[in-house]
Amino acid sequence: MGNEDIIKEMNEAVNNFDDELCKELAGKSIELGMDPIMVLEDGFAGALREIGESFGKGEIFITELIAAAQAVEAGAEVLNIEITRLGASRETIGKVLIGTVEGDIHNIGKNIVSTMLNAAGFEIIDLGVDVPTHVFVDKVKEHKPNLLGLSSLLTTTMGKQKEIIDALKENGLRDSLKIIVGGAPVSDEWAREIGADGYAFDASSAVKISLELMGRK
Ligand code: B12
Repeated sequence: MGNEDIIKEMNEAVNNFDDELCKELAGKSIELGMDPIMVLEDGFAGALREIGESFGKGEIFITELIAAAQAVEAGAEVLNIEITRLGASRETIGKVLIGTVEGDIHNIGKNIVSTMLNAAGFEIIDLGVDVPTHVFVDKVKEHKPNLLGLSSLLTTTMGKQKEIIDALKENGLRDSLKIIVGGAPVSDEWAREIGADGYAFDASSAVKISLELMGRK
């Protein structure tokens, strides 16, 4: 089976909500020496975004969206191990605290960003999903990260990113770290408006901007 065929099969497996096949194909792509980051993006994330669009247009049900997300998670888990393995020997660049804001339970994109930052040499402290603002503040105090990553996939929860930055300011913590924001509705313009240091459209650019903010490259 050629590399392109595998990607196509992955797209189909996501569309058929086939967790086992997603896992199997992810394993096969690793055996073939394909770039796990490319596979994650083209094989799985792209297919899920398309399904999200159909959901947005009311063409499919939420149950189908959940099933597709689970299939992607199954495949991503296998690829994440390989991405981490490939980046394992790098030096530590800094500590990243990351989480999805309160009211939002989307975590697939955040997990990919975490995995890739980890592979690039960052230590990751992942607070999970639906994280209240005060928890972000407490954890910044506790862990003193170099970088804070805030994920929001919903327009209704984007405002929490601003709330967190404001709360850090009030607690005198804002200048102790760099802040990056991301998620489907988030933009460069929004990042600037709320006083974040950076925005990234996907995990590769999240790594790029994080390295830049740490004074690397
Ligand atoms: C999968 C999915 C779900 C899954 C989530 C499963 C999970 N474990 O995460 C489930 C089914 C649970 C779900 C639920 C809901 N969802 Co939903 N979901 C999606 C979907 C299809 C894909 C998201 C995803 O995983 N994409 C793949 C990953 C790889 O991409 P990503 O998340 O964008 O992440 C990348 C970048 O954004 C960036 N990034 C992400 N985070 C961060 C953080 C930092 C710091 C940085 C730098 C970068 C970064 O890098 C990532 C990697 O490339 C999107 C559609 C879309 N276009 O985003 C809708 C979508 C986000 N969901 C939507 C909605 C409405 C909902 C629900 C309200 C539905 C409902 N009626 O109940 C609930 C909300 C639940 C809640 N309270 O959070 C809407 C949001 C509309 C809006 N503008 O607000 C969308 C856009 C679908 C749509 N078109 O209507 N959803």
